[in-house]
Amino acid sequence: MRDLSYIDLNYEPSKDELIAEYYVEPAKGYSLKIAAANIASESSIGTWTTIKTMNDRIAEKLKPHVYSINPRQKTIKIAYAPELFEMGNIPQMFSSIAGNVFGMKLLNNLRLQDVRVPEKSMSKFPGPKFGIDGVRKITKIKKRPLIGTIVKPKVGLTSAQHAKVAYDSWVGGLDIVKDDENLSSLTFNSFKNRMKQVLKLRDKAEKETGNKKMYMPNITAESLEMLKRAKIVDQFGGEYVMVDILTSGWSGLQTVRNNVGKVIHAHRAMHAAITRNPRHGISMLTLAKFARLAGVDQLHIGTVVGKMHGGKREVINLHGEIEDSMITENGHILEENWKNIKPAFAVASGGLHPGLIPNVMKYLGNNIIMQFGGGCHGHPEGTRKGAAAIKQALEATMEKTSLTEYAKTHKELAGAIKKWGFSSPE
Ligand code: CAP
Ligand code: MG
Repeated sequence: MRDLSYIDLNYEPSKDELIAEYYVEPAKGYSLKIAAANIASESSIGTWTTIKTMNDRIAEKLKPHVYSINPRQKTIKIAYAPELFEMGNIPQMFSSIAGNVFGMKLLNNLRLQDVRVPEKSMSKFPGPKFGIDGVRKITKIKKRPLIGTIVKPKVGLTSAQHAKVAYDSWVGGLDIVKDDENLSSLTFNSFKNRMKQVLKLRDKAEKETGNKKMYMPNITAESLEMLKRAKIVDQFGGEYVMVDILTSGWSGLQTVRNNVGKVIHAHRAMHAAITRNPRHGISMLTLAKFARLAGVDQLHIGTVVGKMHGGKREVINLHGEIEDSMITENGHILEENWKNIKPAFAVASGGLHPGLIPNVMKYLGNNIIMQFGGGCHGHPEGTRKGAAAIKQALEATMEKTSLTEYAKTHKELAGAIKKWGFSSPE
């Protein structure tokens, strides 16, 4: 299709239009302009040839405008009329701007870098039910980051063993315990039995420590089954649900947000299949924005210093130069000020250990949740001491004392530093 009428470089987008920014590598023989026109067409009302069923009213009202082409950065920006979308229906919106376009032959690579959803349409999205303030109210933790663990091994423990690890983590000093992304309801650790045992020991840990303790059970499953599992969480007094938002899909997430009144912890398992290639796919920034609109209260965004892919460029850009940064000058993207949409917690997880806490907080600030799996249960003296070492490292960082100094009087932290030092894992 070589209809260049989608291109209008003098066009001024209105604030009510949705803006999509793409990185584009056309295939041999195609210009960036032709590629841009085809992306605009295929993501809206067009197809590979002119059609007799098209009419002026549709073209006038719904035809998007490619209003920016940057050959140096190979990026384009397209303005879409809001009527093209059923605002609030995230699957439909992705089927438009993140659908067929990725498969077109005339493109070698395409990456959806960023999306601006018009403020006027934000009211069509629920956003987080609790957000940062609501979670801080529930947890009674006013300013500092929240610290938690993922029960390890990921799967394999019985419900009783799982509950014991959770209990040790809480009494050791952690605020939060969560299931791993691949733990659901398994023969040796059924969902219902796990809820019963873990939440009973949560109550015990709260009594013994006098502190509020949270458990984030993974309800990821078929959508209606997720609602059933959320009811089981409620039956045993749980306040949280965890959802693998990409593997269960936007529909699954929206079903949970619209029907479950619990704090939603969003795991992004599978994201790297979509976000990792800087030339093809969808940026984590785009996924994070829609996750917040859909209503997650907490979302994994990376650590910069941990084991997962995603260095400064992906997770941080203090000056907003690079396109798909998760951090703006006013904090991380999930706490940016949006009309009617509450800010959400960023979750830093993946290869973290106490020695890395000062760095993570330097990059990501205090409105974060730091999660430690191996960095807790891998402590030389086990889970309870591992939890204590994490709490001590956080205390030291909050009072601006070096970890080395603090470790002189806190042996759990000393043990962690002896094993892992201050460096990032392989
Ligand atoms: C971390 C983790 C998380 C990752 C997810 C894991 O465990 O439980 O799933 O952090 O990555 O299974 O690897 P460790 P991301 O603390 O033992 O590394 O947060 O980047 O989405
Ligand atoms: Mg995990």
